[in-house]
Amino acid sequence: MVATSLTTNRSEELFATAQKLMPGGVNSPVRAFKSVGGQPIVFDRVQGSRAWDVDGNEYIDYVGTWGPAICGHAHPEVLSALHDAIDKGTSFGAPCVQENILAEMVIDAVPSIEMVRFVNSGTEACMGALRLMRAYTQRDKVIKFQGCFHGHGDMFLVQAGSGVATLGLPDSPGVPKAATSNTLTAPYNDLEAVKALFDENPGEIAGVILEPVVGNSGFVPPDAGFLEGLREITQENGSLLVFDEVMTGFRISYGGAQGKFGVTPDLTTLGKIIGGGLPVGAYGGRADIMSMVAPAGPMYQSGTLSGNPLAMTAGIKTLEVLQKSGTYEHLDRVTKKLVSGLSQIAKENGHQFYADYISGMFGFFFTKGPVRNFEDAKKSDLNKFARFHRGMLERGIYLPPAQFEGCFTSIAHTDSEIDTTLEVAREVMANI
Ligand code: KE4
Repeated sequence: MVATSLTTNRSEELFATAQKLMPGGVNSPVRAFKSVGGQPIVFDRVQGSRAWDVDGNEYIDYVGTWGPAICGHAHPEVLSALHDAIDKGTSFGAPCVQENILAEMVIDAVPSIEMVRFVNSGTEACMGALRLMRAYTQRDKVIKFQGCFHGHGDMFLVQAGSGVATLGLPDSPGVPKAATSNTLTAPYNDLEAVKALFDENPGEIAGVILEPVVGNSGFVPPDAGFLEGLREITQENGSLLVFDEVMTGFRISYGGAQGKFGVTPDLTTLGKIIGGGLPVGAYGGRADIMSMVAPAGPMYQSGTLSGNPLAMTAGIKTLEVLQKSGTYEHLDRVTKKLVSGLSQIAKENGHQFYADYISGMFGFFFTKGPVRNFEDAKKSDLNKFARFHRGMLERGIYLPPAQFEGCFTSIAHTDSEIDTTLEVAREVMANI
């Protein structure tokens, strides 16, 4: 194993205390380093592509707070807008002008969205979209894909990706059978399996929800024709197609995965980037469907902090920064350089390795690939992943502490940081 120069005494002290105060010492399981060993690093501050921990160690960060930090952490324009907004108060519980501005920006950008409802997290967004699918179609059954994650709502905790997969958990206790009895699952990228489910459940399926590019089995892009096929099948069966773009929205392209692939779902969920690092989610879609949401219609869904002025402000500024020319070209260029560099280095060192990317989202597996679904992702050598993760961390590169997660670049990641990352990877790959 590679030698360590990383001192993390303060992190360890804080985590020891945290474990007595919070379950597992964290407020979200994926932060816990359970599958890669060692202990979580406690962060002190973040800036651009960098993070600093409480022991003063500096990292090049490829987690980006799990997706929101596409402009780099603590972007000066976002911070300055937030400073101005905070002087007017932190929450209104009443309409604010920022909601209109962000809603217009989202509607202009995302092809499927004609009307939007803001909420406080991706989980909430997916729960709202699910209720709406059912309310609109007056059907109960829903198809999701193995290894896709749509937050921790009861009915989505079936063969879910992300932390559920990382921790190897069965479907969660506390979720009543009744809550998941209408959740049907299929392997990702398998249109025949989806058709079979429609054949077995005629007239009963409200819709299909998926990550149009998967980030929660690791990075798994859709096969050519998969999204188009789902669009056709759902249309033929009077069901709705829902893209969970919590991770991919404004990342795969400014119009999300649907903008890139030219397939327009009926509903879309968003989160992460549209909150610029503050807690936000949203669901939106066709106006006739969205008009069912209360108070316009009968489907109830609410939120004390929904449309919060600070979160809206951070979202608006983040999208404004993303609109500048060259943003997505930069993401594509640096991510491509990183992913092809990693693949080359892995090959030179004789590792079975499969990596892919789109725009500022990427992933890699220690298996020969191709990785088209969660079953393929599970073939990755998880012990080798853990050793690679540790070696990179000890040399100042912060990757998601789990195989079944996507990795992210930002517009703040420079060519020289990619070069540094590759130099470090060369050293680590030689020693695992
Ligand atoms: P949140 O409730 O965590 O805001 O969003 C849930 C969610 C929904 N849909 C997709 C496609 C998502 O990726 C997520 C959340 N992603 C995880 C990372 N895999 C967030 C990190 C965490 O759970 O702490």
